[in-house]
Amino acid sequence: MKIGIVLYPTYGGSGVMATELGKKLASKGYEIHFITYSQPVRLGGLTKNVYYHEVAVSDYPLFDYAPYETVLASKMVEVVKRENLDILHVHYAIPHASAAFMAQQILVSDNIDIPFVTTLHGTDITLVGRDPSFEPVITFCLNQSNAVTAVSESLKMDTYLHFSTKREIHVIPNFVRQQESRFNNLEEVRSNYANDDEPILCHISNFRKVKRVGDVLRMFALVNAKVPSKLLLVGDGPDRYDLEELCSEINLCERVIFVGKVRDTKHVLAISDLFILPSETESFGLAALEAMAMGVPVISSNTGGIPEVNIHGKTGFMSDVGDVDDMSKNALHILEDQERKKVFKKNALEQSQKFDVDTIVSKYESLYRDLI
Ligand code: GMT
Repeated sequence: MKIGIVLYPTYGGSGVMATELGKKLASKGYEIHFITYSQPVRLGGLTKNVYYHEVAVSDYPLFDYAPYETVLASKMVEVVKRENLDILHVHYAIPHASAAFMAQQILVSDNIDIPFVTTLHGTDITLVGRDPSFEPVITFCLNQSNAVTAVSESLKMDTYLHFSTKREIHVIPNFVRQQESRFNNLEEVRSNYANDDEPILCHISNFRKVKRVGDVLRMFALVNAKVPSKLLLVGDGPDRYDLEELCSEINLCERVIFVGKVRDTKHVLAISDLFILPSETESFGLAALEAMAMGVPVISSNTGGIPEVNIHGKTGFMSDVGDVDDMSKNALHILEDQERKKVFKKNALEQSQKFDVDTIVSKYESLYRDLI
């Protein structure tokens, strides 16, 4: 089967998922064609059965806004024809689903009939997509896609709530590759960041408002006051400068390390004791699942799809959005008892196995087969 995958190539969860899906399918012998505007961050080096087609939008003085969607649709048409693709799978509705619909219609005029799958990831429905300026196009594309998938039950419900569509939405959750290998010189790496008796808390995101990274700092201040700890903030984004300011306002500069963008986060997770995800909304929380797959318990908010991933009192704890007191109490509850921490770590790892790459990817494979 030859599959075209359209995605955002950046550090966001939707791009990571789409890239990992393509890599896994390629390893199973499918021919994968990534179509996007730059090399996906998780793609890595040369991979058998993987091809990359760049969408290059030229700058013309007439355009205040470059017509990416149009160029993407043309690229899809070109790649489908040249590579004889069997199916297109677009990740994130805006503008990938409408570009796919346009490509599909153009191909019909060439007597080529190709189905497309739209996978909803979250903000395309819960934040950006809800903006009335997008609504009619998203609703239309949801109805026109040959199949629609969502990464959690919660996102499926949000879609029905915000868009007037009755079409079937298949829930195919995000997945994670279990880590077989242990890492060398972990203790040495850890000692670069914290003393042996200092727990390491970690947060990974794109530092956007929706992630509430300020809450990570505020809950960390409460934890650190009781148990001296370190906080690793991984990623970058619009809130970075405000966070640096907040850090110095609450006198935490010595204890908080801004790590920056990291391509492969498992090394950071391997030295972390807790993962913190206090988001305002989160359709799934891939970063939390990746932490759990490294045996790191999760302190999170209880919003959106997070309860489908983080099990309260077992793999970590959940609190209401903004309740940093409760988050810090929960963090201390785990950190202050080594035996308890071990149980949470084990539970987190076990829970992550429910989202194993093989199980989940086979769901996409059968969906593709049904459509073709
Ligand atoms: O979290 C983000 O802001 C990035 C965003 C994306 O589209 O890349 O993530 C969304 O998709 C991820 C992969 O399916 C989910 O794990 C995230 O929960 C979801 N983000 C939100 O809903 C805020």
